[in-house]
Amino acid sequence: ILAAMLRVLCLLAVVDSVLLLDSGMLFPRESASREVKELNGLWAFRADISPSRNQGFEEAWYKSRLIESGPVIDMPVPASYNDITQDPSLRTFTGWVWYEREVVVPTRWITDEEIRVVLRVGSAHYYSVVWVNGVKVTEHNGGHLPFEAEIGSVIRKDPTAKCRITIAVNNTLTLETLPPGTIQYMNDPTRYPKGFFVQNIFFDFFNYAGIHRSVLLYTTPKAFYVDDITVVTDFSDNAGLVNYKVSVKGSAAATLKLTLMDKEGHCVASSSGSVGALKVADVKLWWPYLMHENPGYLYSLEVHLTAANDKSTSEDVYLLPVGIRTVKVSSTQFLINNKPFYFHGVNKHEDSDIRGKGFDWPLIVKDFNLMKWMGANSFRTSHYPYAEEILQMCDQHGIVVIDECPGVGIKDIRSFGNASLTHHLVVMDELVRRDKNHPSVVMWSVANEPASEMPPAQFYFKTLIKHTKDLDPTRPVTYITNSNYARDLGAPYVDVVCVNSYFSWYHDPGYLEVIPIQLNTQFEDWYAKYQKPIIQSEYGADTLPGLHNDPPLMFTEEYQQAVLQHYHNVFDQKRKHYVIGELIWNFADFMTVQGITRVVGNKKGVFTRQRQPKAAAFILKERYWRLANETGKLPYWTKYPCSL
Ligand code: BDP
Repeated sequence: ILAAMLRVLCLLAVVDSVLLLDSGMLFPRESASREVKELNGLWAFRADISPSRNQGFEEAWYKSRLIESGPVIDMPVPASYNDITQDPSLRTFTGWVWYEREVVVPTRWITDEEIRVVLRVGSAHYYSVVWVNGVKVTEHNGGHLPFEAEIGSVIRKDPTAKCRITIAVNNTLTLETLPPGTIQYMNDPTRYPKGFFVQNIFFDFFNYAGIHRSVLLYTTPKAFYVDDITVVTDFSDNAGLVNYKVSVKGSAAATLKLTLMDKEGHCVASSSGSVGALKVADVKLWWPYLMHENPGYLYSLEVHLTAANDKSTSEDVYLLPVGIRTVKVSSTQFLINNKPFYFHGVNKHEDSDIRGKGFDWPLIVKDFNLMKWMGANSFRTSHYPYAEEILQMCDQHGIVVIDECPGVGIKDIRSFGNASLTHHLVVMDELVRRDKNHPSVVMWSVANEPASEMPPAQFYFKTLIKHTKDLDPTRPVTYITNSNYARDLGAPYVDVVCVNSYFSWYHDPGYLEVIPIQLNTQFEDWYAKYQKPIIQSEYGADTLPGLHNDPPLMFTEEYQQAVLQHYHNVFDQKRKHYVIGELIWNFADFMTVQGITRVVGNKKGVFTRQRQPKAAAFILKERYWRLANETGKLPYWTKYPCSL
């Protein structure tokens, strides 16, 4: 009984502590009332190489210009710092690094006390502390998600001074971070240099670090502003419905007006009040790429706040793109707008030469062109949330997204404890808060291949999945498991079973003939146990481009092709029943930690890291266009073979 009571108390503590996010995280957009100033470019940078990694805090490097406390180098933002220099110790550095940049703030932003000035970091890995002119303004635990701080009062203290922004970032992973890791000291002086330690990780991608996404300043009015918007959409027959909730902050009383506009800018519905519904006649639904001739249709919701006093009228305006669509799951199907949707897509990474995980428009646009070229209608944000700009592209192009949080490598039993769970819940809060309005996001994934056989996994995933559903009752929730796990304690709580398997690769390497039987067994077992639709969320084989052998041998282009074809034969049987999707591992080769199973990274890409196709890319292209065409819904001009 005591144990049960303790558990309830723990759960209450956990639930209490996660309701703490008290503000929205709207993507910063310019409007009649809002300005945005990007701070991307070169920042001053120094890694704290002191044995304790704590010198920067002891000497308070944030108090004056970074160059005054030691040497600095140029560091581009956004980018991972690891591959920028020729210094091998910076490539694998663990600990605090310091970034600094001086910014000229428009005088008006300082003199006009009615302007609210916000500093926002798109993401930094992993723990960040931020100072403005030596004053700490915020700190944030976790990579891949944005954080911000209001800095108006700090910059107004000395209006003549430049605005000096200092950001210290620590990439250390512990059992209680997401993803988890451990620090291991090697204390044997006969084998290791003094102070030698390693960062152990339990995931298969390079632990890139630094400021990975844009840093910017933006403004809103101060007396009142649109803090958050939530839209949930529905339709029946020809009528669309946009249920909305607007949260307004500030002290002044303001009037709220909402206008929904179509692509041509015509008003199709309007409303007032902070909670309500907009009805759209002759609705144009948001459809996935290749499911409709006009995919990714977006309306624009203008949220307009005005307040007038004796002297003047002021306003705040925010424009949110809105796609009207529904998502449902049955025991055998995934339905978008009540029509069966089959995921034929990819798993990706935010990863490229030199930039590491740094945001890069040319790379993003190239990747979208490649996905569309190969007929991919979806991807999973393996193994962490991607940049918001990527999700905006998905909204526009109709690319469907399984949105994953950084719960990758939860393998150690100590990572199922209360502190870990509490943090994981907060990360889900932050993720749902950021991504809830994207029509492209159709499912949340709370983790990848956790040790879900361990007894504490049951309570952990039950709590985590329930919490995610409470946050967003409109989307299914899953986590990604591995077919190796005979007993999966979290699977009863997911809406869709997502399974990774690497038959004839990690098991029975080289024996392609085992794939049909083992894959068939995998599907039959999982469906019999849970009666839920299944996505093959990963499968693939490492392949060195240009390496050939026939009959196929592991690591050759022929072997990758053969693995894919064997898997596809089984998918074609099972997709008639309950298999609702296939996502190749991986879209492109990506960097990993050094090790005896990785030859400068993971080579399971169907494209190289430089985005050139291996032979397997053409197999997928052929297949994905055929799958898209099977519905017979494609207009003649998109039919394969195409000249895209
Ligand atoms: C899967 C993991 C993925 C790895 C992949 C592989 O989910 O992160 O990169 O294996 O080994 O189990 O290639």
